[in-house]
Amino acid sequence: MPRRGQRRTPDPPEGCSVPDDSSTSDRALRLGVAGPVGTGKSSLIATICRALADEIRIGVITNDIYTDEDARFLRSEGVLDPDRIRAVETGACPHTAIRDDVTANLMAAEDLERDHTPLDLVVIESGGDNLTATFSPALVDAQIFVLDVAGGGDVARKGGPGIGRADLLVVNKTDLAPYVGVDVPTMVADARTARDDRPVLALSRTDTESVAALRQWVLGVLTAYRAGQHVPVDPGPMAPHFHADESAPGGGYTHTHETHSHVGASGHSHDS
Ligand SMILES: Nc1nc2c(ncn2[C@@H]2O[C@H](COP(=O)(O)OP(=O)(O)OP(=O)(O)O)[C@@H](O)[C@H]2O)c(=O)[nH]1
Ligand SMILES: [Mg+2]
Repeated sequence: MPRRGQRRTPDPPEGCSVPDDSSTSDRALRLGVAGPVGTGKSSLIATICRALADEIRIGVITNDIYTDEDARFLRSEGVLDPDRIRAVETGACPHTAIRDDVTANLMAAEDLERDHTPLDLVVIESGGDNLTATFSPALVDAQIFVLDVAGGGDVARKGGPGIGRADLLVVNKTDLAPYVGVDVPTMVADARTARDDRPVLALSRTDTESVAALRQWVLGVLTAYRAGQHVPVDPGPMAPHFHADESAPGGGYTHTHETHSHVGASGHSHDS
Protein backbone atom coordinates (compact mmCIF):
# COMPACT_ATOMS: atom_id res chain seq x y z
CA MET A 1 0.00 0.00 0.00
CA PRO A 2 1.64 3.31 -1.01
CA ARG A 3 2.20 5.85 1.78
CA ARG A 4 1.48 9.54 1.45
CA GLY A 5 3.75 11.03 -1.18
CA GLN A 6 4.90 7.68 -2.47
CA ARG A 7 4.35 7.48 -6.18
CA ARG A 8 4.90 4.74 -8.66
CA THR A 9 7.14 6.97 -10.75
CA PRO A 10 7.83 5.52 -14.18
CA ASP A 11 11.26 5.71 -15.78
CA PRO A 12 11.66 9.10 -17.48
CA PRO A 13 11.64 9.10 -21.27
CA GLU A 14 15.04 8.76 -22.90
CA GLY A 15 17.06 12.00 -22.78
CA CYS A 16 14.88 13.50 -20.08
CA SER A 17 15.98 14.17 -16.52
CA VAL A 18 13.45 13.83 -13.74
CA PRO A 19 14.81 14.78 -10.32
CA ASP A 20 14.52 12.09 -7.68
CA ASP A 21 12.13 13.44 -5.08
CA SER A 22 11.63 10.19 -3.23
CA SER A 23 12.84 11.94 -0.07
CA THR A 24 9.86 14.34 -0.09
CA SER A 25 7.45 11.83 1.37
CA ASP A 26 5.43 14.53 3.12
CA ARG A 27 4.99 16.71 0.12
CA ALA A 28 1.72 18.24 -1.03
CA LEU A 29 -0.72 16.47 -3.31
CA ARG A 30 0.01 17.53 -6.90
CA LEU A 31 -3.11 17.95 -9.01
CA GLY A 32 -2.88 18.58 -12.77
CA VAL A 33 -5.54 20.46 -14.75
CA ALA A 34 -5.43 19.92 -18.53
CA GLY A 35 -7.78 20.45 -21.44
CA PRO A 36 -8.23 22.35 -24.70
CA VAL A 37 -7.63 26.10 -24.95
CA GLY A 38 -10.19 28.27 -23.20
CA THR A 39 -12.25 25.49 -21.57
CA GLY A 40 -11.91 27.21 -18.19
CA LYS A 41 -8.84 25.64 -16.56
CA SER A 42 -7.62 28.84 -14.88
CA SER A 43 -11.15 29.72 -13.78
CA LEU A 44 -11.60 26.22 -12.34
CA ILE A 45 -8.36 26.61 -10.38
CA ALA A 46 -9.57 29.99 -9.10
CA THR A 47 -12.81 28.25 -8.07
CA ILE A 48 -10.89 25.53 -6.20
CA CYS A 49 -8.81 28.18 -4.41
CA ARG A 50 -11.88 30.23 -3.51
CA ALA A 51 -13.65 27.14 -2.15
CA LEU A 52 -10.71 25.73 -0.19
CA ALA A 53 -8.11 28.40 0.58
CA ASP A 54 -9.48 28.86 4.11
CA GLU A 55 -9.21 25.14 4.86
CA ILE A 56 -6.03 23.93 3.17
CA ARG A 57 -2.73 25.47 2.07
CA ILE A 58 -2.65 25.76 -1.70
CA GLY A 59 -0.03 26.70 -4.30
CA VAL A 60 -0.52 26.99 -8.06
CA ILE A 61 1.78 26.60 -11.05
CA THR A 62 0.65 27.73 -14.49
CA ASN A 63 2.12 26.77 -17.85
CA ASP A 64 1.95 29.09 -20.84
CA ILE A 65 4.01 28.90 -24.01
CA TYR A 66 5.10 32.52 -24.25
CA THR A 67 3.67 34.43 -21.29
CA ASP A 68 2.72 34.30 -17.63
CA GLU A 69 -0.82 35.37 -18.51
CA ASP A 70 -2.58 32.65 -16.48
CA ALA A 71 -0.51 33.32 -13.36
CA ARG A 72 -1.31 37.03 -13.66
CA PHE A 73 -5.03 36.23 -14.07
CA LEU A 74 -5.00 34.06 -10.94
CA ARG A 75 -3.10 36.67 -8.93
CA SER A 76 -5.63 39.29 -10.05
CA GLU A 77 -8.45 37.09 -8.73
CA GLY A 78 -7.03 37.59 -5.23
CA VAL A 79 -7.65 33.98 -4.26
CA LEU A 80 -4.14 33.26 -2.95
CA ASP A 81 -1.03 35.07 -1.75
CA PRO A 82 0.47 36.14 -5.14
CA ASP A 83 3.78 34.44 -4.35
CA ARG A 84 1.98 31.11 -4.12
CA ILE A 85 1.20 31.36 -7.84
CA ARG A 86 4.19 30.60 -10.06
CA ALA A 87 4.43 30.59 -13.85
CA VAL A 88 6.40 28.21 -16.04
CA GLU A 89 6.95 29.53 -19.56
CA THR A 90 7.20 26.34 -21.57
CA GLY A 91 8.56 27.95 -24.77
CA ALA A 92 7.42 24.84 -26.65
CA CYS A 93 4.20 22.91 -27.19
CA PRO A 94 2.57 22.86 -23.74
CA HIS A 95 2.31 19.09 -23.43
CA THR A 96 6.10 18.76 -23.63
CA ALA A 97 6.46 20.39 -20.20
CA ILE A 98 3.79 18.25 -18.55
CA ARG A 99 4.50 14.95 -20.23
CA ASP A 100 7.93 14.53 -21.84
CA ASP A 101 10.36 16.57 -19.78
CA VAL A 102 8.64 17.68 -16.61
CA THR A 103 11.80 19.06 -14.99
CA ALA A 104 10.76 22.74 -15.08
CA ASN A 105 7.42 21.93 -13.46
CA LEU A 106 8.94 19.63 -10.84
CA MET A 107 11.45 22.32 -9.93
CA ALA A 108 8.69 24.94 -9.72
CA ALA A 109 6.64 22.65 -7.46
CA GLU A 110 9.61 21.95 -5.21
CA ASP A 111 10.52 25.67 -5.01
CA LEU A 112 6.92 26.54 -4.18
CA GLU A 113 6.76 23.94 -1.44
CA ARG A 114 10.10 24.97 0.01
CA ASP A 115 9.14 28.67 0.07
CA HIS A 116 5.68 28.08 1.57
CA THR A 117 6.10 24.91 3.55
CA PRO A 118 3.92 23.15 4.48
CA LEU A 119 1.49 23.09 1.56
CA ASP A 120 -1.37 20.62 1.23
CA LEU A 121 -2.10 21.00 -2.47
CA VAL A 122 -0.16 22.19 -5.52
CA VAL A 123 -2.37 22.65 -8.58
CA ILE A 124 -0.57 22.64 -11.94
CA GLU A 125 -2.35 24.08 -14.98
CA SER A 126 -1.26 22.80 -18.37
CA GLY A 127 -1.08 25.23 -21.24
CA GLY A 128 -4.24 24.97 -23.31
CA ASP A 129 -3.75 22.07 -25.66
CA ASN A 130 -5.62 19.47 -27.67
CA LEU A 131 -7.70 16.50 -26.66
CA THR A 132 -4.72 14.20 -26.29
CA ALA A 133 -2.66 16.14 -23.73
CA THR A 134 -2.10 14.39 -20.40
CA PHE A 135 0.20 14.88 -17.43
CA SER A 136 2.96 12.43 -16.67
CA PRO A 137 2.45 10.58 -13.38
CA ALA A 138 6.06 11.60 -12.69
CA LEU A 139 4.69 15.14 -12.22
CA VAL A 140 1.18 14.86 -10.75
CA ASP A 141 -0.61 12.48 -8.42
CA ALA A 142 -4.04 13.10 -9.93
CA GLN A 143 -5.39 14.98 -12.92
CA ILE A 144 -8.54 16.74 -14.04
CA PHE A 145 -9.39 17.04 -17.73
CA VAL A 146 -11.61 20.00 -18.63
CA LEU A 147 -14.03 20.24 -21.56
CA ASP A 148 -16.64 22.94 -21.97
CA VAL A 149 -20.12 22.85 -23.44
CA ALA A 150 -19.21 25.60 -25.90
CA GLY A 151 -16.79 23.18 -27.57
CA GLY A 152 -19.80 21.12 -28.63
CA GLY A 153 -21.90 18.39 -27.04
CA ASP A 154 -20.19 15.67 -29.07
CA VAL A 155 -16.65 16.33 -27.80
CA ALA A 156 -17.02 13.92 -24.88
CA ARG A 157 -17.73 11.10 -27.35
CA LYS A 158 -14.48 11.76 -29.18
CA GLY A 159 -12.47 10.13 -26.41
CA GLY A 160 -8.72 10.35 -25.93
CA PRO A 161 -6.61 9.58 -22.85
CA GLY A 162 -7.65 12.65 -20.82
CA ILE A 163 -11.36 12.24 -21.52
CA GLY A 164 -11.19 8.49 -21.01
CA ARG A 165 -8.90 8.10 -18.03
CA ALA A 166 -8.18 11.36 -16.16
CA ASP A 167 -9.15 11.06 -12.48
CA LEU A 168 -11.99 13.54 -13.07
CA LEU A 169 -13.57 14.84 -16.27
CA VAL A 170 -15.19 18.26 -15.92
CA VAL A 171 -17.86 19.37 -18.38
CA ASN A 172 -17.50 23.08 -17.75
CA LYS A 173 -19.54 26.26 -18.31
CA THR A 174 -22.89 24.47 -18.09
CA ASP A 175 -24.53 27.90 -17.69
CA LEU A 176 -23.77 28.44 -21.39
CA ALA A 177 -25.50 25.23 -22.54
CA PRO A 178 -28.84 26.85 -23.50
CA TYR A 179 -27.01 29.37 -25.68
CA VAL A 180 -24.99 26.80 -27.59
CA GLY A 181 -27.72 24.18 -27.96
CA VAL A 182 -26.05 21.52 -25.81
CA ASP A 183 -27.99 19.10 -23.63
CA VAL A 184 -25.81 18.74 -20.51
CA PRO A 185 -27.28 15.43 -19.24
CA THR A 186 -26.63 13.83 -22.66
CA MET A 187 -23.06 15.20 -22.75
CA VAL A 188 -22.42 13.90 -19.23
CA ALA A 189 -23.92 10.49 -20.09
CA ASP A 190 -21.71 10.28 -23.20
CA ALA A 191 -18.70 11.19 -21.08
CA ARG A 192 -19.55 8.50 -18.51
CA THR A 193 -19.75 5.92 -21.29
CA ALA A 194 -16.39 7.08 -22.71
CA ARG A 195 -14.91 6.76 -19.21
CA ASP A 196 -16.31 3.42 -18.12
CA ASP A 197 -18.14 5.25 -15.33
CA ARG A 198 -15.12 7.11 -13.93
CA PRO A 199 -16.22 10.42 -12.33
CA VAL A 200 -17.68 13.20 -14.49
CA LEU A 201 -18.68 16.58 -13.07
CA ALA A 202 -20.94 19.10 -14.81
CA LEU A 203 -19.61 22.44 -13.55
CA SER A 204 -20.33 26.11 -13.76
CA ARG A 205 -18.62 28.63 -11.55
CA THR A 206 -22.05 30.21 -11.09
CA ASP A 207 -23.67 26.96 -9.91
CA THR A 208 -22.91 26.61 -6.19
CA GLU A 209 -23.98 22.96 -6.03
CA SER A 210 -21.47 21.97 -8.72
CA VAL A 211 -18.73 24.03 -7.06
CA ALA A 212 -19.48 22.20 -3.78
CA ALA A 213 -19.14 18.87 -5.63
CA LEU A 214 -15.76 19.95 -7.05
CA ARG A 215 -14.61 20.97 -3.57
CA GLN A 216 -15.71 17.60 -2.22
CA TRP A 217 -13.87 15.71 -4.97
CA VAL A 218 -10.61 17.57 -4.30
CA LEU A 219 -10.90 16.95 -0.55
CA GLY A 220 -11.67 13.27 -1.21
CA VAL A 221 -8.49 12.83 -3.28
CA LEU A 222 -6.46 14.73 -0.68
CA THR A 223 -7.79 12.52 2.12
CA ALA A 224 -6.99 9.35 0.16
CA TYR A 225 -3.52 10.70 -0.68
CA ARG A 226 -2.76 11.49 2.95
CA ALA A 227 -3.92 8.05 3.98
CA GLY A 228 -1.61 6.48 1.41
CA GLN A 229 -4.60 5.09 -0.46
CA HIS A 230 -4.36 7.15 -3.62
CA VAL A 231 -2.53 5.48 -6.50
CA PRO A 232 -1.67 7.76 -9.44
CA VAL A 233 -2.99 6.52 -12.76
CA ASP A 234 -1.34 7.34 -16.07
CA PRO A 235 -4.09 8.12 -18.60
CA GLY A 236 -1.60 7.21 -21.32
CA PRO A 237 0.58 9.12 -23.77
CA MET A 238 -0.51 11.59 -26.38
CA ALA A 239 -1.21 10.34 -29.86
CA PRO A 240 1.37 11.30 -32.50
CA HIS A 241 0.29 14.56 -34.11
CA PHE A 242 1.32 17.15 -36.68
CA HIS A 243 2.67 20.62 -35.90
CA ALA A 244 2.21 23.25 -38.60
CA ASP A 245 5.41 25.19 -39.27
CA GLU A 246 5.59 27.50 -42.24
CA SER A 247 9.38 27.64 -42.10
CA ALA A 248 9.76 23.86 -42.47
CA PRO A 249 10.15 22.52 -46.03
CA GLY A 250 7.06 20.31 -45.76
CA GLY A 251 5.05 22.87 -43.77
CA GLY A 252 5.53 21.23 -40.39
CA TYR A 253 6.52 18.06 -38.61
CA THR A 254 5.01 15.04 -37.00
CA HIS A 255 5.49 14.93 -33.26
CA THR A 256 5.31 11.76 -31.29
CA HIS A 257 5.44 11.39 -27.53
CA GLU A 258 6.31 7.75 -27.51
CA THR A 259 9.79 8.10 -29.00
CA HIS A 260 10.36 11.57 -27.53
CA SER A 261 11.44 13.00 -30.87
CA HIS A 262 10.17 15.19 -33.65
CA VAL A 263 10.39 13.68 -37.07
CA GLY A 264 10.71 16.59 -39.45
CA ALA A 265 8.76 16.83 -42.66
CA SER A 266 12.17 16.77 -44.31
CA GLY A 267 12.80 13.42 -42.65
CA HIS A 268 15.16 14.82 -39.98
CA SER A 269 14.69 14.11 -36.28
CA HIS A 270 15.28 16.48 -33.40
CA ASP A 271 14.70 16.30 -29.67
CA SER A 272 11.61 17.90 -28.20
N1 LIG B 1 -20.03 31.33 -18.74
C1 LIG B 1 -18.95 30.82 -18.16
N2 LIG B 1 -17.75 31.23 -18.58
C2 LIG B 1 -16.66 30.69 -17.98
C3 LIG B 1 -16.74 29.71 -16.94
N3 LIG B 1 -15.49 29.37 -16.57
C4 LIG B 1 -14.66 30.10 -17.34
N4 LIG B 1 -15.35 30.89 -18.19
C5 LIG B 1 -14.82 31.85 -19.18
O1 LIG B 1 -14.15 31.11 -20.20
C6 LIG B 1 -13.05 31.86 -20.71
C7 LIG B 1 -11.79 31.03 -20.63
O2 LIG B 1 -11.53 30.75 -19.26
P1 LIG B 1 -10.06 30.39 -18.73
O3 LIG B 1 -10.23 30.00 -17.31
O4 LIG B 1 -9.12 31.48 -19.06
O5 LIG B 1 -9.76 29.14 -19.65
P2 LIG B 1 -8.39 28.33 -19.76
O6 LIG B 1 -8.76 26.93 -20.09
O7 LIG B 1 -7.56 28.54 -18.56
O8 LIG B 1 -7.72 29.03 -21.03
P3 LIG B 1 -6.22 28.79 -21.57
O9 LIG B 1 -5.33 28.76 -20.38
O10 LIG B 1 -6.00 29.97 -22.46
O11 LIG B 1 -6.25 27.50 -22.33
C8 LIG B 1 -12.98 33.15 -19.88
O12 LIG B 1 -13.62 34.18 -20.58
C9 LIG B 1 -13.75 32.77 -18.62
O13 LIG B 1 -14.34 33.89 -17.98
C10 LIG B 1 -18.06 29.31 -16.51
O14 LIG B 1 -18.25 28.47 -15.63
N5 LIG B 1 -19.11 29.89 -17.17
MG1 LIG C 1 -5.60 29.21 -18.40
